[in-house]
Formats: sequence, C-alpha cells, structure tokens
Amino acid sequence: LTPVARGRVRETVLPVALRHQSSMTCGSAMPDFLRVSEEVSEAVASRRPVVALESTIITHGMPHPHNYSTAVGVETCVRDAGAVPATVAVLRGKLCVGVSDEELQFLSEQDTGLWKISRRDLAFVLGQGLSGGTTVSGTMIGAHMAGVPIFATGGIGGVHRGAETSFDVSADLTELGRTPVTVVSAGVKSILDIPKTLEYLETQGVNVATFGKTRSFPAFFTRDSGYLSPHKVVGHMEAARMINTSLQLGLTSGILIAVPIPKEHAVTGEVIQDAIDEAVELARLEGVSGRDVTPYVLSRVNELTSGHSLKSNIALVQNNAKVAAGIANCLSQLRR
Ligand code: PSU
Ligand code: MN
Repeated sequence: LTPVARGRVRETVLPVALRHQSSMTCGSAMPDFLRVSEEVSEAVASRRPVVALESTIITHGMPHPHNYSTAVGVETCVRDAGAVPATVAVLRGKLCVGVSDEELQFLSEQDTGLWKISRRDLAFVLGQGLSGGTTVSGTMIGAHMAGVPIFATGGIGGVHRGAETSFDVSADLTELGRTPVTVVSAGVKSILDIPKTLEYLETQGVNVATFGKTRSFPAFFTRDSGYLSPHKVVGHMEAARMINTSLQLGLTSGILIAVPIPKEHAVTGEVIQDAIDEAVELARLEGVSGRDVTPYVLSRVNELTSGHSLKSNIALVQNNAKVAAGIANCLSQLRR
C-alpha cells in the first residue's frame, strides 16, 4: 500500500456524546482507533448539519477514475446544500469520519490491498492497521460513533436472489436493525430480491419510507420496483421530524429513506434489466460468493451496458446526497 496522505485532516477531540459513550464502553476518553476530522467534530458539537458518506462505493463499487470524481462531486453536493460531508473509511487502522482529498485519491486507486469493510471486518482491519472502504453497515457504525445521524449512498445491500439456498443476506440489513442512523438511498438494485429485502427489513424493525408523493419503493435505476414502502415522507422537514421522533423515542434501529432516481436519469427500456440478469447468472456460473458477489455483479452490469448504467448511478448518488443534506438541515433546526 502506498502511504496514506499526511496532514490536512487533524485528529481532534471527540464530540461530547462520544466521549460519554467511549468512557462507558472502553474506559478511555478517546478510542485511539477513531479519527473524527476537526470540521466534522465541530459541526457535530454545535449540531450543524453533517451528512456521512460511504467509501466501498469508491474502493469496490465504481471503476477508476469515476469513483474519485464521484466521491469529490458528492462531497460538493453536500456542501452546496449547506451541510458538512463526512466520508467514512478505514485508513491504516483508523476508523476515519471525514477524510482529506488525498485520502479520497488513495481510496480511489483501488489497490488490491484495500478491504471492503462491514461490521464483521472492523475489529480485524483496525487491529491489523489495514485500509479500505466501509460498506453501508461499516459506515453506519462510524457515523454513529461520531454522532452523525444521517448518511447518503447510492444503493444498499439486501437479500440476494437465491438467498433461500445461499443464505446471502447483506449485513447492511441487520445493521439497519441495530444502529440508529438514517440511510438515504435509491432503494436496492434488482440484482437483489426486492420483496425479500423489504420483508427482511420489516423483521429487523427498520422504518422504510419513500421520499416523495407515493409509496413506490424505487429499484435504483428505476423509480418503481413494483413494490411499496410501508411509509412515505413528503419533503425534507417531514423526513426530519420522523427521524427526530425516532431518536427521541430512543429506538436503537435505523431508518431507510428511499429516494427515487430523478426522472431525467431513470433508465428506460430493458437494457439494464437484461444486463443485470446476465451479470447475476455469470456470478452464479463462475461460483462467485461472499463479499465478492456485489462488486462482481456491479462491474459486470457496467461493462454490459458500456458504462451507461454508471451515468445513472452517479446522478442518483448526487441526488441522494442533496436530499440527505436537506434533511440534515431540517434535523439540525429541530434539534437546536
Ligand atoms: N450497491 C451498489 N453499489 C455499491 C454497493 C451496493 O449499487 O457500491 C456496496 C455498498 O457499500 C453496500 C455493499 O453496503 O455494496 C453491500 O455489499 P454486500 O452485498 O456484500 O453486503
Ligand atoms: Mn453477501
């Protein structure tokens, strides 16, 4: 691994909420594996809006150099909407909340030594001083530790097709059931089994709401999967009130806000659906399993559509970041 860029992001004191939490869990004022950037920690301490962002999308979800330009573009969307971006990643054994531009570049180079890090991997990679991208589940943990209640991404993991034999269910879903962070996504890709994913979220007690005037649950590239979310929220303030109520209730589970892809970027026709079906079949034929399934299928879909799907993907991630920033703004008004 090339060395992680130095400087820029200074280590800093933890938000008050975290100091309390860490002293309860490990008896020291500041867990030395956690690094919260000064900008993020100041914003959290003064309850200004912050939006967490994941990094597996950079290390394993998009090809170079689009992964880097997208990561920068998404942070810009958050800033333009008046919130502080907090990209979460693991860099040389530190769980980082808020990273520098050099660090985004480092993650985007997709060195084979970069890990894909979900809850189960955290203690291992931190203990070994390794680096990598955090998935939705890993990012939720980092965001929660730093006191950031909302996070934006493209799509979350879910129940894979054929899960009745493979048992392949993303740790993102159980994380949503156990960590009180709101995830703003464009639903789940149809590389997954969407109705089973919704059932599983219900079992986990996850509050799922479509952002908009209908309850149609979006399927990433398309605005309507054919299935319904249990709820809908119209506008940033309505979403923020629901999140605030959940936090006030002390519910320890998370919330999934599903934002349909903007109409002008929605994929029409069967091109992507065919590519998805082919990619899922290729993964099965090649015996791809475990953590490799999602990155494999994503890159195949991109190849099979000659990069067409990537454009929609980038557009929807940016849109989700804007929506999340709008909700974060309202949430910070409510919590002042
Ligand atoms: N879906 C996408 N792009 C992604 C991912 C999912 O369209 O980059 C990533 C996210 O980081 C998500 C992870 O948390 O894949 C889920 O992986 P798995 O299915 O192995 O749990
Ligand atoms: Mn899996």
